[in-house]
Order: sequence, then structure tokens, then C-alpha cells
Amino acid sequence: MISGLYLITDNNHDGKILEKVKAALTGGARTIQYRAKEARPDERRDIGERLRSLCQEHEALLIINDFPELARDIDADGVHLGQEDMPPVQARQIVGRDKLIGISTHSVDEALKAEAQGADYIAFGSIFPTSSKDDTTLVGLKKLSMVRKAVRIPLVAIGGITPEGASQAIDAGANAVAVISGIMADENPGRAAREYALLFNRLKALPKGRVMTIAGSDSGGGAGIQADIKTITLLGSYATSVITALTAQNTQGVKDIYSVHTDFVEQQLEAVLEDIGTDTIKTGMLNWGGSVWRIAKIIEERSLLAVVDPVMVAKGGAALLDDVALDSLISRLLPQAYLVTPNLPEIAAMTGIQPQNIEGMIEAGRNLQMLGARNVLIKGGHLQGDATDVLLLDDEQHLFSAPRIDTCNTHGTGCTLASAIATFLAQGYPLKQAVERGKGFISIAIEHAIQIGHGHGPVNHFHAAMQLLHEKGPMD
Ligand code: 3NM
Repeated sequence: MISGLYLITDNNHDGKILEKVKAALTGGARTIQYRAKEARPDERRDIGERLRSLCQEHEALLIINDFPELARDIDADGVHLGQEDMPPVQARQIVGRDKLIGISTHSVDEALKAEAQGADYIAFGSIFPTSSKDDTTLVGLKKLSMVRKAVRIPLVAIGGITPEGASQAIDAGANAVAVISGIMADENPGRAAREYALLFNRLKALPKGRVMTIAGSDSGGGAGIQADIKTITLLGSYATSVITALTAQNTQGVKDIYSVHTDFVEQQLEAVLEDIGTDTIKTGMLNWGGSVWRIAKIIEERSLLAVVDPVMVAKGGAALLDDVALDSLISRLLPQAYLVTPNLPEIAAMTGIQPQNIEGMIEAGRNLQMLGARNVLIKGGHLQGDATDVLLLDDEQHLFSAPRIDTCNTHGTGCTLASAIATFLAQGYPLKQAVERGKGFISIAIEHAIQIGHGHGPVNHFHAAMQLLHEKGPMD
């Protein structure tokens, strides 16, 4: 059955097709369609066979575009045909009865005809404008919903599908989304695939999604691992944890730190990943350069989606990251981060730019992207006036503002926001919506912060989660 992320290969111009497909399979692609228009027959067969082994290793399906004979010869799972190609009955005679046959369709009529002719699934597009195919028709999301109502076989949305577009296509009833450039042209195809694959979690029932927090323990319960697990659990996902350090801490400050050895940090990570796995990772206090290095390596190897909160200093002034660790964070972890969430002192430490206003935040954020961070959320809480955060994506920027709340009970705000975003991502929200909801969550949690202890009290996770659960969101 075709479902989830369906990757279509582009031409093998840079000779990296196998490498990219392997990464995309690690990131969660469920079907690979080999599109080999420009390849010589011997190259086509060779790549086809290698793709078949890769797909088998990852328990994914391999579909061959346009060449039923090749699909038969290499024992692929099926063949995909265009409107101008042979009818499905003829293709089935070549590939065999038990193989899948997909057909490209561009109208409700073509979709109905494909189903009547015995197709196992249809691709429907182009949903959005695309430069990957010249001769396609723009059909849009409304038509996708109509096709969903018209046919019962699996439906693959195709054409110009970005992660945001994929979430809309899934909501309109697509069982799968087909992507070429969004993954094949990305510098990190594994992470890009993970971003798409996670969107299918939106179809699951609560509790949904697994979130791993890698951070320090706060004995006072307001920040660190404790804030993270409260946030993840209250928002409806499953939390796992990797503890990098134990702090003896209360609302007044950090009294002492007991570091966990890098090897043991890695053991916790491996233990969770080899059994439970994770949809997203949130990192907080990382303490040691060695730990940062190994965490970055695992994120890279497994194409994981990480929200990195570059925690450096506690509210009371205690250093939570040494110089070597800061260096590793910049050189190793930033390039693996899907989203980095610095406050103003943190972005200044990483880029040397001290933002005084929104323009400065954007400039520093773009610098952080040049250092390798995919997306950046700069938190403006240290500026005067409204608390405005700036989200920088590839070529877009968004501002999220909330009125400043006059309270000193803001212990754990950074951990809570990053955990909330990692949770919403694990639940299948695209990034902008995950940040929007995360910001909403932390704003309510600050507004209802409670006076616990005699210093900076914690935010109110419980109140915020209850309020969010009772409000209607885009997926409720
Ligand atoms: N078929 P990208 S659109 C191969 O509408 C293909 O049938 C289409 O590539 C159709 O994800 C398309 O880069 C291109 O937009 C999809």
C-alpha cells in the first residue's frame, strides 16, 4: 500500500542519486520512484538494482517510472505510468499480477478512468506550481479533495510540494506526497525527508509523536529535563530523555553541577534510539564539547530533526556550557540543527552580533544560517517592549509578537518553548505552525506563572496545556 513520503529521483546529474536516496530512506521515505529518462539502459539497470537493495534494507517500496520491463527484470515493486503510456492491463502483463501500477492523473475524470482500468494508486497533480516538470497542469488542493471523494485507491499528491503544502495535501486526503526537488535539491536530503515524513504523524491519535530531550536535570523542576518532559507530556507526545548533567538547583540559582560523562550520554541516546526511536530531538544544556560532538554525529547519521536551544548561561549566571563545548556547538551541532532557538545573548556569543532591534535580530539570524543552521528562531525577550521573536526560514521571515508580561517567574521559558516546538513538529505540524503554537503555549505559561520558591519561579505548563487543548487549532 502506497502511503507516507514518496520520493521521486531526479536525473543523476551530480552522480549522487544513491547517496541521496539512502539518506531519504533513513529520513523516512516509504516509496522511491526511480525516474530514469536520461539514463543509458545499462546505467538504468545498474542503478535500479542498487535502489532495489537499498529499498529492501529500509522496507520501502521501489517503483520504476515508465519502464515496465525494467521493473520486471529487477523485481521492483511496481511501475508508474503517464497518460500517454500503455494502459494498465498491458503493463500488468509485463510486470506481473502482484505488482503495483500507478498512473499520473490531472483531472477527476482521469482519476476515475485510472481506477476503472485497474490502477493500484494514482498520482494527482500538479498541486502547486513546479519547475520540475514542464508539461503539467496546475490542479490545486480543491481538486485534490474532489479526487479523494471520487476514488478509493491510494492517492499521491504531486507537484511543488513543500512541507507546508504537504500538510495541506494530507488534510485534503492524500495518502502520500510525492517530492522531487524538495528533497533531491536539498543539501541535507535525509533531514529534508524527515521533515516531510513527520507530517504524516498528524493523522495519528493522541498521544502522538516521540520527542527526545537531551538536557540537564533541574532539581527545582522549573527548567531542563523536568520542564521538557512536562511540556512534551502535557501537549500529548511521548517523552524520552538523555541527561547530560545533574544540577543542584532551585528558583534562586544553580548551586552545583555534576556532569555526566560523554560515554554515558551516548549510551543513553543509543539505548533509546535502538528500541523506541524518536520523531524529534530537543537539545538544551549540553555541558561538554565531547557530548556535543557525539550528539551531532548521531543526528547526522540518522537524519534526525533537532531543535537546538543553545543554552549557555543559567538565569542566575552559572555557566552551563564550557568554551570547548561552545566551539563544538558552532562547528558541529549548528550544521545538523533543523531549528536553533537562541536568545539575544546566545546569538551574540555565536555570531559576535549584539542585536538592538528586529533588524539586528534578522542580521544575526542570517549569520547563524551561514554557520549552517537550517532555520533560526531568535527570541527577543531581552529587548524592551513586546516580546517579539523572529523566525528565519530559507527565504522567508516571520515575526511572532506577544505582549510583555511583568513577572520575574520566567525560569525555564527557553526549555519550554523549544520543547513545545519539538513536540508540535513530532505531531505533524509544519515549522511555522509549530513555532506559532509553541509561542502561544509559552505566552500563556508565562502569563499564569506561579510563585513557587523565593527566586525566579517556573512557568505554568499545566495551565497553558489545558488552555491550548480546549482552544481550536488548525488540526483539531
Ligand atoms: N509529475 P517537484 S508534477 C514528476 O503533475 C511530476 O504529474 C507531475 O516535482 C504531475 O516535487 C511532477 O520538484 C514534478 O515539484 C514534481
